[in-house]
Amino acid sequence: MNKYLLTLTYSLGLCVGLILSPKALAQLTQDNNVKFVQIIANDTLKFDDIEIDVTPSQKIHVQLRNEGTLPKESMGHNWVLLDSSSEANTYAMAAMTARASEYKPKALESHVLASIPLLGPKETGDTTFNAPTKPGKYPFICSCSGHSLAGMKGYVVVKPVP
Ligand SMILES: [Cu+2]
Repeated sequence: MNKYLLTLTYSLGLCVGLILSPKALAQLTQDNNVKFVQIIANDTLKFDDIEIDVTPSQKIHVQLRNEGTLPKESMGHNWVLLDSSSEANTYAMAAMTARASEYKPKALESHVLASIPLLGPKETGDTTFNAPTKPGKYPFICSCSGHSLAGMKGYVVVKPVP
């Protein structure tokens, strides 16, 4: 490769890096066999991605990034995927008094399909798991101090293969 080409390649790489958001870059670098989903949380009590569509048993890699600035103690965020819609509020209520276990009540552990621990500002956490085999809507919430009751929730939707 001559010097001109090398410079060109370098410049192009730099441009791609500048144009794509960190989220898009993270998606580009993932294994194609695994569905990669990055969810951004911040101080406004919202997840930016609230529906994740998958096929039965599909492998999913969820990455949660807390882009907020408030301290973990008052505005930390986690990601908890539960086994049924009826569990979402029950779990969130129980979690409010489970601060010692990072808002993950031990008594309801059997309802958790996957989770990402509590993150402070600018922290990132990951989990990789297989989607449930049964089609349906599986709720995910931030179980920190009632955040899901204020809107920090969404669904993993398992759609049957046509
Ligand atoms: Cu939260």
